[in-house]
Amino acid sequence: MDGRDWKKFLLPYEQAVEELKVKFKTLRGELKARDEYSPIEFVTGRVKKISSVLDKAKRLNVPMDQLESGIEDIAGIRIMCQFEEDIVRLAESVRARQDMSIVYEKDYITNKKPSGYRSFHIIIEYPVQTALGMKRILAEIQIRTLAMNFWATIEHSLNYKYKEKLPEDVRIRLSRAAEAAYILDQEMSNIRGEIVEAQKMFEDNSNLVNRVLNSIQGLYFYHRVREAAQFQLRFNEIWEAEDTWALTELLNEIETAISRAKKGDQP
Ligand code: 0O2
Ligand code: 0O2
Repeated sequence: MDGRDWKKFLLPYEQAVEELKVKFKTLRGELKARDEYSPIEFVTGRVKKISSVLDKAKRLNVPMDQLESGIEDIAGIRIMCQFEEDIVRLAESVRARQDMSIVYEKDYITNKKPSGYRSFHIIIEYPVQTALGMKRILAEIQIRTLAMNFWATIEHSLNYKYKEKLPEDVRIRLSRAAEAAYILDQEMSNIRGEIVEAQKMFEDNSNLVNRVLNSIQGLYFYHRVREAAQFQLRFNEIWEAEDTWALTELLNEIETAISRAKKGDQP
């Protein structure tokens, strides 16, 4: 083995992992502070152990003097999302960033690995400001749902235990578990869709109520007191009955009454 100073070799990677973790955790915090939806659930990161770097170099036939370009995940961060849709959104926001550039992407969600592994990987080039000046390093961002992460974490530890020679029955069961994780993600996305729809309906309804009440106020402005009071009574009944269709009709009637009032026509 060469006499390289591994501690110094890993320094820029350690710095990159720390910075990238802070950046994506901050993104989550900022979105929350703005009352916006965050596609990020949590962020982890690690620098590959020297033994794992060497194992991988051997497996991929990377010469020792080309580790920096040949091993792309010496620095790795992992971003967990609740829903598959969040992964797409997050990948877009990574592409738009100016503090890192994308080398290439690996979509193991559309094309899952034979093991059942699913995740979206982005290999980036990231500039680290070191004491010796700027150094560009490669880093891997893995983006996955909580279900994908659950599966991959357990599969990774089993593979570690069995040194990649998993007994056939375990391999089959892991493959079934991957399918279950996939179905879980689909179910959660469907539920999410329904929640978003329900929220939208609630918002539409509350906008409608606002418009009706403001229009009734408008009638008072034109001194149509009796008409306004009648509309108010009808609104109270419809609101009790939670009848959105009738509320829309009522709004149309009030708006017609307002335009008549504007022209000075009698009710
Ligand atoms: P590998 O990749 O085989 O060399 P710590 O307590 O933080 O000092 P520890 O116990 O390694 O260290 O915890 P950590 O950082 O949570 O990492 C544990 C395992 O989680 C690692 O296995 C990785 O497989 C995985 N991991 C966590 N975050 C990431 C990430 O962002 N990217 C990748 N690729 N893996 C991650 P090993 O065997 O330690 O690491
Ligand atoms: P660790 O310990 O997590 O760092 P290859 O496809 O093997 O030629 P490479 O570079 O391994 O090339 O790329 P790939 O396949 O995109 O894998 C990069 C990382 O994705 C792996 O790093 C794992 O973290 C994760 N990964 C890929 N396939 C699987 C899988 O089947 N199961 C699990 N649990 N994780 C996977 P490392 O270095 O293999 O491991």
